[in-house]
Amino acid sequence: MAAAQPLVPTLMVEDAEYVRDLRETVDQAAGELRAIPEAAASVRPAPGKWSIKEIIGHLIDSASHNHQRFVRARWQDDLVFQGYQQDEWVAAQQYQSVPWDELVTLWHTYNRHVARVMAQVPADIARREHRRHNLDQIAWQTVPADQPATLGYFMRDYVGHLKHHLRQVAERRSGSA
Ligand code: NI
Repeated sequence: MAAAQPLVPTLMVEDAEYVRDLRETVDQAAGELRAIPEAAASVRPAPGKWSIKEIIGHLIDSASHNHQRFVRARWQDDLVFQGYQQDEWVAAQQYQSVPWDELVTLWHTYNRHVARVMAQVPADIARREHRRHNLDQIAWQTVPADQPATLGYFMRDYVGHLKHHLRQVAERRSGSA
């Protein structure tokens, strides 16, 4: 007798709401960001505060780190990932001197890729609970070290962090921050 075919193919998170949310958010925001004049995008509101260029630069750093984490996760049996010093990374790369349009294109295209990476994560990997993780240190909305965490949670958290910084840009533009 032939082996039974699995009734359900491997589920992907393709249809997860955070994948759609990421695509829609960056597609919509890219046009709005491009409409910001280069000079306005370069203004630092106070010493030590990021300009809009630097906020988007920080989101590029977030994309590059999390791109790697979301791919690596399938070969790890924990969710322990390397962190990075956010301010130092922004300063080291001189995002202030990058042409604004180039920065927006990189941010938009990179996030469309992160959405593809997320969509390819098998659902069982996304849902697996891990007791060993460092989301108490590297997540935006942290998970206490003594509570289990999932990659699915961490991917949703990535989108939440991105939207948080886009709100910050919008507030800056409306003059309320
Ligand atoms: Ni941030």
